Amino acid sequence: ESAEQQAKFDQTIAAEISIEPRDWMPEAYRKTLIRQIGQHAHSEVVGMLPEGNWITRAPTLRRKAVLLAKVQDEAGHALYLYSAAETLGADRNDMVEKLIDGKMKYSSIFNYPTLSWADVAAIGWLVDGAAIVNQVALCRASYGPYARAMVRVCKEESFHQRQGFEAMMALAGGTKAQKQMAQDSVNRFWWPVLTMFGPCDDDSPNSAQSMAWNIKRFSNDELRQKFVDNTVPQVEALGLTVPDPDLKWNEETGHYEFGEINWDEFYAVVAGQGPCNHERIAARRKAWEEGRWVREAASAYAARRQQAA
Ligand code: FAQ
Repeated sequence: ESAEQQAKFDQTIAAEISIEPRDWMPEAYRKTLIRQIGQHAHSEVVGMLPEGNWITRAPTLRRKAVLLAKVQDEAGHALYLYSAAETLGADRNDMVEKLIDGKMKYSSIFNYPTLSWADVAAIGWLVDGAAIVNQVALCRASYGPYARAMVRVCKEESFHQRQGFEAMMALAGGTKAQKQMAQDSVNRFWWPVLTMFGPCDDDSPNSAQSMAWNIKRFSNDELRQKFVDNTVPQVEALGLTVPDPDLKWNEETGHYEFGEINWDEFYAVVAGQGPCNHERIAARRKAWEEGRWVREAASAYAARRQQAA
């Protein structure tokens, strides 16, 4: 029976029909999806912190309203993603506890600090820009609930990316000090953003299987290249520069060539040694502990209503 189920699953994948929660799936497929979707959800939650740091200090009322909306969207994205993971049998409390115990990952990018207002602009423009390149591909991921969540997430992230670029444009076209602040932010965020796509293809242990299962549609390096090709002209349009002396346009391939990424730094940040890892996890732990009474009250209320019904 199991061989039959496996054959049906393989045919469904090959036919580009989505796998749904009711369908049989190999345990390893379920496990890798919980891993990836769970990390993705955690990234959205932890990703609220660097920008949240600037909500009280946004330079104008308009910027503050936009930033509040963006950060709220990220909370919403986390909810879609945790729900998608739940359709695979994952337990949300368990996932959150694994995050605060350092047993589940979240994107390395959110372990870098937001030192200036320009960093908020850079996150919208570059971090959301990178997230879109990755997530547009995931709209065609073979697991239905994940792919459908990505469609809505991408729409919202397009707005995030535009607002970031527009905020960056204001700074780049502003006073000398503002332009310098914008450049400083690009200098600090450029390389960490390139690592959002994951390790090089040769060092990516999950890629081959995830590609075979149509979870990933493009490799880490392919998406990274796409992001660089999209973004370098935007940096230039702003009158800013990319902090990479090896960056050059290759006429023949139609792609930008870029310098070597500092993989030692990437692995150190993923292992917990980035500038803000400790602070980020501490913030999530505090929120989890302080929210305990709300979760308990909501559960008690739900149980009472069920009893009454
Ligand atoms: N940081 O074998 P691979 C956002 C881990 S966007 C930390 O290549 P895979 C929006 C990887 O998990 C950011 N860890 O893995 C937003 C694996 O570890 P494991 C979130 C990383 O899964 C914007 C190991 O390295 N987006 O939040 C990173 O095939 C602004 C080996 O790597 C997503 O999560 C990294 N950068 O490919 C929010 C997208 N890269 O699990 C707020 C969905 C790799 O074996 C503000 N995820 N690792 O222990 C994916 O597309 C994939 O999981 C990849 C990695 C491409 C990230």
